[in-house]
Amino acid sequence: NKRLNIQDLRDPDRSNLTNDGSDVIIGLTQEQKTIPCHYLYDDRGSEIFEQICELPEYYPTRTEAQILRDNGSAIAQTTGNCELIELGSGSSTKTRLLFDAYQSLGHALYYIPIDVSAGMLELSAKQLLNDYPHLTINGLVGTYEQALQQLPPSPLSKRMVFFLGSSLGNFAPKQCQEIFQEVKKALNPGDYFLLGLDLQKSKAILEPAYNDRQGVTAEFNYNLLDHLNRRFQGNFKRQNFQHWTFYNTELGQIETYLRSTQPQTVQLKALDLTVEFEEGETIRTEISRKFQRQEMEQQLDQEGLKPLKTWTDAEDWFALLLCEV
Ligand code: AVI
Repeated sequence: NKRLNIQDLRDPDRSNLTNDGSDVIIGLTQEQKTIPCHYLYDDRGSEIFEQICELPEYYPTRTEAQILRDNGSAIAQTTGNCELIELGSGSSTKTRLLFDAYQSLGHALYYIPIDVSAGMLELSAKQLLNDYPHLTINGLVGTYEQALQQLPPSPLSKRMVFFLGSSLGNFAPKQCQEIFQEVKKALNPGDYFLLGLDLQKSKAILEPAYNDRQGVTAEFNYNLLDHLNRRFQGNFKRQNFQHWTFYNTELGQIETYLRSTQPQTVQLKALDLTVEFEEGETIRTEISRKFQRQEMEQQLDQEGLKPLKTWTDAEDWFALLLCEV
């Protein structure tokens, strides 16, 4: 199929962080144990995340989708025809709203989805090609960093990198700065960056979004242990851990943990790693930062990604920022 090309940037023979697990060793040997968030998104994790997006408590997906529906054509008109590059494309469901807008400009579509889940990327790419006859896809399987450093040459004179769903919030401030720098480096003057951000709001809305009644988010969290077991020959027992999440008002972030219900020893054979847990000890598995619009606009500006326009929903729950390099 000439319209589909998928390149796997994860190279098992080279010691890159995606595959060799050195980032897991670092995380699990720290005082506060932690695991890099991309391990939540194996093929199974990506499927569970899709279910999260449909939950009544999880407002970000549908709020952002509405902003895209309302303003997609304004975005497309501002940028004009450009190659579309998506960080963390997942199911590419919201991407369709952008495709619809760009398609109305009357040009062929060029799309580079970037994701760590090869299965999810391939499945969504095939569905998109079915539904958009004038679409060409060049998928990259890998982390944002890997992919941004290895973008294929563009068939168009302009590009737009987009990062939706407030996935930026899953990274600490310093990592966010690094992502902005990678994005900037991958783009040329006159190119665009579109960023979706979940905004600060009350605990009463935030906490249920990460602790839903059906337990789908808890399952997403437990799957991380299954993934580590599969990937690194581990023996985590999910029944020995509890899903625990809360909004840290001071830091403006949701923090999610797996809490050990008992003293236990876990081994990850492939990493030659033994980890001891005390009763009640936690692994921090995710942060989800909630942003302030002006603060973020300033930061982007400092990184050479100049904010052109920001769109929000009626309740100011979520923002979509369009920046120009
Ligand atoms: C992908 N990311 C923006 C989601 C979030 O809201 O932080 C991941 C998620 N974790 C639990 N629910 C959703």
